[in-house]
Amino acid sequence: MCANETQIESLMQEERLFRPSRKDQMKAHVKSMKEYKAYYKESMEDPEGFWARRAEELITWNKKWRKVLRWDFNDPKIEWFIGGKLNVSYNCLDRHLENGRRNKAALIWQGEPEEDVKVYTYQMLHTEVCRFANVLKKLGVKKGDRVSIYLPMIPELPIAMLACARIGAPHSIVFAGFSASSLESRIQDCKAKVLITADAVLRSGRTIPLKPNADQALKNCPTVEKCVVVKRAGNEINMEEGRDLWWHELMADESIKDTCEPEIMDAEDMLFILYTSGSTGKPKGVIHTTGGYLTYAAHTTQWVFDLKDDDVYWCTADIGWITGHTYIVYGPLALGGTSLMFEGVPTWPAPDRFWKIVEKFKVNIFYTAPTVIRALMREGVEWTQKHDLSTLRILGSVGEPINPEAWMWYHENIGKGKLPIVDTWWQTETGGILIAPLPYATPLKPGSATLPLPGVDAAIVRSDGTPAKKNEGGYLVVKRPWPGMLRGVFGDPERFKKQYFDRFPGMYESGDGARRDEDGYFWIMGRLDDVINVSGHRLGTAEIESALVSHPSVAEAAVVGMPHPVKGQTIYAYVTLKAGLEESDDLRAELRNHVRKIIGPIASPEYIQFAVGLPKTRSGKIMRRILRKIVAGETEDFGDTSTLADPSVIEDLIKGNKELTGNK
Ligand code: 6R9
Repeated sequence: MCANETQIESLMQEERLFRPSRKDQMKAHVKSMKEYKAYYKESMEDPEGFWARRAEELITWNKKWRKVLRWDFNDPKIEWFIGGKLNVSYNCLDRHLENGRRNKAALIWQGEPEEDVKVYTYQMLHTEVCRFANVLKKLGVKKGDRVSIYLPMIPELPIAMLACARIGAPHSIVFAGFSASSLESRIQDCKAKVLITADAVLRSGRTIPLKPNADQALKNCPTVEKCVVVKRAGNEINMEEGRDLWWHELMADESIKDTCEPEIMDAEDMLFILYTSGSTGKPKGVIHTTGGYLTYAAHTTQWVFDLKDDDVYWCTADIGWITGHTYIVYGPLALGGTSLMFEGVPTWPAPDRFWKIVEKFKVNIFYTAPTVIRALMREGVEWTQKHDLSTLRILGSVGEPINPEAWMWYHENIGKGKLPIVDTWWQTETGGILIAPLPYATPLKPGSATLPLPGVDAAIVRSDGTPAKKNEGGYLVVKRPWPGMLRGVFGDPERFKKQYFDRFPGMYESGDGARRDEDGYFWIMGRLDDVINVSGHRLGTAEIESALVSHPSVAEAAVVGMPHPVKGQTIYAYVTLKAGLEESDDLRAELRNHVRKIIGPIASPEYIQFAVGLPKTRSGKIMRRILRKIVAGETEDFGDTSTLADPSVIEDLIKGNKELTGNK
C-alpha cells in the first residue's frame, strides 16, 4: 500500500533564493530570521510558555486555563488550555465591537454576478450571527447538537458557522460540490439535528440545483428534524411541509432577537467536525476543539500572512474545505481583519476574474492554490497585465506542492518580481499551517514550504522511525502536539490511533513524504498513502473504487493519480468488467456519471481503462505502484515484481494505457 523511502525521491533541486524587502520587514509581525530562530528555540525549550503567551495575546478568555497542555501520543490524547473557558464567536465578533472595529468591514462578499456585493461590518455580522443563533435555538438546537451545513459560498455560510459556535453546536460543513450520497453519509455519521442548505449554487454562469441533493440525502437521515433553506438563485424547489423552512422567513420573524448570549465553552469542547478522505473507504470526521484551534488559527494568520488592521485579505478557497474554515473565517475574524469571500470560479466570465477582484477591492494579501496558478498561467499574461495589482504585498499557496515554474510565474506576474510567496503546508487534521515561510523573515526557495513554524517539531523519518539523513526522502511526522491539531475522529477512536499514531510511536504521521535539504528546508513530495490530490482536493482512491464497484457492470476497480499539468493529478481508473460485458465509450460515460452521483463531480475519473486483469500479488493485493508507473509513462523499471501472481498482465495494461492516453 505505502511506498517505502527508496521510492520516495524528489526531482526538485531548486537553487534560487529570494529575500524579503527591508521596508516591509521593519513593520512585520516577525521581522527577521533572527527573530524567527529565537521564537523557534523558545517554543522548543518551553512550549507551554510559548503557547500560553500566544493564547493570552490573541484570544479573550472567560476563564484562564489551569494547565497549558496534557498529551500522550500513544493513547492518543491531546488537551490544550485545560480548564480554560471561551466562546469562538465572541472572539470573532463581540470583542471587536468594543475595540474600535465596530464599523470596520469584517466580511466583503463578491458574488458570482459582478453586482452581487455585500459588505458586513463587525456590528452587522454580529447582529446576523446573533439572530441566526436565536433561530437555531428556536429550532431546538442545543449545546453539543451537530448541525450540518451544505451551502455555496454565500454570506449565510460564515453566519451559520459563527451562529453554531455561538451556541456551542458543532458544525459539519459539507462542500456543496459533493453529491447527495456523500452528504447523506456525512449527516448520518455525525447524527446532525439540523441541515442548512440552499436552493442552488451559481457557478460559471449556470444555476446548479442544490436542494434536490439535500432532499435525496434526507430520505435516509432520521436524525435531521429541520432543514433551513437559503434562497440564492430563486429556482423552483420542493419544500417539505413541517421539515423545510426558509432562512429569510426565519430571520424576519419579529420574535427573533438581535442579541444572543454566547455559550461559555470549555477549551476542549468540540468546535466542528470536517470530513476528509483517508486511505480507507469511508471519510473521517476530523474533530477540532475550541481553545487550541482558535489560538492556532489566529496565531498562524497573524504570523504567516502578517495580517494588519488595514489589510484586505483574500483567501480564494471554498469554506467547505479546511482552508476556508481557518483562513476565511476563524483566523482573520479572530484578529479583527477584513476577509474577502468570493463565489464563483477563476476563469468565468474571463480568466482575469481574480485579478479584477484584486483591483476592485485593493486586495493586500492573496492566498490561493497551485492548480489555480497553473490554470491561469495557461491563459497568458495579457489577463494579469490588464489590472492594477499594486496593492498586493503577500502571496500564498496551499493544497499541493507548487512546482517551481508555477512559483516563478506567480512571483513574476502577480508579485511583479517583488512579493514574498508563502507556500503553506498543512492538512485538515493540523487545523492550521505547520510549515511555511514567514513573509518578511524567511528567504524563499521556489517549490519549498521552507521551515516549520515556531512550536512545530516537524521531522522526516524512515520507515523504521529513525531520522532520515539530509536530503533523504522519508515520512513527514510531527513529534509533539500543537494547539490546532485534531483531537479525534468522530465516533471512531480506533481509527484516530491507527491512522495517525500507530506506525511511528510517539509521533503524528502526516501521510506525506518529504525531504529536508542542507538548510533544513522542507520539500514536500505528496502523499505516501492511497490519497490523491486533484486540483488541491483530497480524495481517497478507495472511495472512488468503491463507487465504481457499486455499479452493476463492474467486477473490480483500481484507481490511481495520473500526473496532470494543471490539476497536479487527475483520476485514472482501471476497471475490470463482469464476465460477458462489452467495453464501450457509453459504458465509460455511464461509470463516470455513476461516480459523480455517488461522490461528486470532483471524483469522476478522467480516464477509465478497461482491463482484463490487474497486477496482483499472490496474496491478492493490487500492486498500485505498478499502476501508478504505467499512468506516469514510467514503464522502464517496475522494481521488484517477483510477488506478482501473473506478471503478464503488465504488458496488456501498458498497451491499453497507450491506446487511451497516447502515453509514449
Ligand atoms: C490544507 C489542505 C492535505 C494534503 C497534505 C498534502 C497536500 C497541502 C501543501 C500540500 C505540498 C503544500 N498539501 N498543502 N503539499 N505543499 N503547501 O490542503 O488540507 O485538504 O486536508 O489536504 O494536501 O499532501 O497532506 P487537506
